[in-house]
Amino acid sequence: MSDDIQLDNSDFLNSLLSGNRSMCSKIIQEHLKNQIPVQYLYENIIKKSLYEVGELWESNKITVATEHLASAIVEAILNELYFTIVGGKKNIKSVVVSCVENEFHQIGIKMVSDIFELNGWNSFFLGANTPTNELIKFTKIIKPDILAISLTLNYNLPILERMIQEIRKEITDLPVLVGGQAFTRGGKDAVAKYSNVIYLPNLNAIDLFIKNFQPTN
Ligand code: B12
Repeated sequence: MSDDIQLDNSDFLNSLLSGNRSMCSKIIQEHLKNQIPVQYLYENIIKKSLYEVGELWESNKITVATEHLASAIVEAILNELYFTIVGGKKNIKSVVVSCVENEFHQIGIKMVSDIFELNGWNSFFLGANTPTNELIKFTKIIKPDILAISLTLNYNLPILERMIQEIRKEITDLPVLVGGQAFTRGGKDAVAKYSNVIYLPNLNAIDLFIKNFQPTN
């Protein structure tokens, strides 16, 4: 996707750090007007900036408050884009997307949700810290074609594993997508042993997966 586009994220990052929501919004809207795909903006402007915010925070160059401000602005911008994203044709497929229990990082999985919507799917976005029993109950009611779960913190990997085991007891053949930053630090083997649990690294891979998806029933 968009291999030839090369956009710099520094204006967006600086606007985030100074809490300038309207400038952040304007930058994204300008790029959209110039036909830059949402997926590209998510990966190369927004995600890149948040990763840099994380590094600045880790090295005490910005405060926790500034980091909270940055993530609040990003969430507002993703919500603003919603109608750009759902405008297209709908199909009848659906996905439930959620973070594991004890996981408050919900921006990545919101992006995942939007990629499904861009492909015409109905996405049920449950967001951060969903209790496993509630996720299972909800999934059994909705009967989605896919369940997608996000994991950012390595120490939540055992929770994800328990979650997969519980899901498999009750919903045997539902494809489960997993992803998130925790997997850049291991954990792929832990999930690979479960049937029909698929790790994907980023939005490009998800988009490809959706476009080739063949339901089993
Ligand atoms: C914003 C933020 C927060 C916010 C989150 C707010 C929100 N509404 O989401 C808050 C303040 C809650 C937070 C809290 C904490 N955070 Co924090 N946070 C971040 C920060 C700066 C940005 C996160 C983000 O949105 N990234 C951008 C998204 C788009 O990227 P992404 O999640 O990786 O998603 C992409 C892929 O991974 C993939 N993907 C994601 N999910 C899924 C799911 C599926 C199914 C698939 C296929 C793909 C996929 O698709 C996305 C697009 O490519 C990161 C820095 C960073 N490197 O990300 C730190 C960071 C993740 N946090 C960190 C830490 C330590 C914490 C705390 C423990 C801090 C503390 N002491 O309290 C708590 C933990 C809270 C908890 N229990 O979850 C560390 C984690 C380090 C580690 N090794 O695990 C990081 C890396 C910062 C750092 N450099 O130290 N945080």
